[in-house]
Amino acid sequence: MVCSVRVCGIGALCALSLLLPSCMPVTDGGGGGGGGGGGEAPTVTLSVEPTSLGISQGHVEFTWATTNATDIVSTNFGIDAGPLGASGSGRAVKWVTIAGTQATFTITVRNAAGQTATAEAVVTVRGDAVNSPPHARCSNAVSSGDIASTIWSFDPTESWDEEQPPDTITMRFDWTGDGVFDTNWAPLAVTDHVFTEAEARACPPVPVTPPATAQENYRATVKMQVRDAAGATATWTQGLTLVIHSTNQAPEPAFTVTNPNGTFPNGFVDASASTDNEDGLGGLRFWWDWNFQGEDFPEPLLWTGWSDDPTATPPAYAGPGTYTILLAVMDSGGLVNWTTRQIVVP
Ligand SMILES: [Ca+2]
Ligand SMILES: [Ca+2]
Repeated sequence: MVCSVRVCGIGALCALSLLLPSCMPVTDGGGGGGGGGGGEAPTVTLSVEPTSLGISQGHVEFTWATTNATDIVSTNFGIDAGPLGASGSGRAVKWVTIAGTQATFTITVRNAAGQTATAEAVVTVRGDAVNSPPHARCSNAVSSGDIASTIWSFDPTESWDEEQPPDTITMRFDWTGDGVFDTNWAPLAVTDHVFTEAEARACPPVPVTPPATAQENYRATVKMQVRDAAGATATWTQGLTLVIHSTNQAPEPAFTVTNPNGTFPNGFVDASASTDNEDGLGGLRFWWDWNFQGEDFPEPLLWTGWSDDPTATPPAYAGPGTYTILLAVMDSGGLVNWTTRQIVVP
C-alpha cells in the first residue's frame, strides 16, 4: 500500500521514483476474504526504468519488491507466476511495445492466505528517436581482500540497452580508477581480476590503525564502462579495499607546543620530531584534534583533514582550562599512530 519498500541499484533514482508515476502501488482488497489466521496482508511495489521511451518499443527494466507475499500471481510484462523466493524482490529487463502514448504494467502477488496486492508502473512514449546510453549493471561480492591472492569476480551481464539487445553491448575495465582502461572492449562477460602490488600502490592509501601494523590498505575505484552499438557509454564504479601484508611499521608521533601557557592562537604546534622506520618527515601526514576528550579514537569518520605540513596553529580556546591536543600521524603506507599532550590555557 505504501511505495516505500524498494530494491534498487541507484539510491537517488529510488528516492526520486517515490515521486514519479513509475512507482504506483495499488491496494487490492483481493480474494482473501476470510483467511484463517493467514498473517499480514501482502504489499508490492513496482518501478520501471526508464519511465519513457523514445519510440513505441524498447527495453525497460522492471524492479519489484514485496512484503508478506509468497507468490507472484501474474504480471503483464512477461514474468511467469510462481514462488517469489526468499528475497521477495526481483528485476527483469523486458522488450515492451506500447500502443498509443503510454502503457501501464502491473504485478499481482499474494500471501499464503490468498490475499493479493497489485502494483503498477507506467511507461510513456516521448516521440523522439534519440539513442539512449546503455545501463551499466555490474555485481561484485568482494569488497576487501589481499593483493596477489584474492580473486575479484565482476559480473556485468545484467547491463542492458533500451534500443539494442545485450549482445551488442561491449565493456571494458579500469581497475584502479585512474581513467586509463586496462582491458580492451569486449562482449559482456564475467571478468575476474587479481590486483598486483603495483596496482594497489597506485591507489590512495586508507588509514590503518595499530595494532594492524603489518598491513597496508589502499582504496581502488574500479570502473566498468559499457558501450552500445551506437557508441553511447555509461559507467559503473565500485570502491574496493586492497590489502598488502608488509613489514611496514607505524610512525612514532611527537610534537612540541610553543607558548603552552599562553593564550592560543598565539602559540603553535610542531610535529617535525615525528619519525618513521620507512618514511622521512616528507612522507608523513598530520592530523590534529585540538580538544581531545577521550572519544573512542580513532573514529573513521574523523579521518579527514590530513596535512603535509607538520606545523599548525591551534584555534582560540573557549576559556581557561586544561586541554588535550591529539596528534595523529599517517605514513605513506597508510599506517596511523597518535599521541597526546596537555596544554594549560590560563
Ligand atoms: Ca542505446
Ligand atoms: Ca612506516
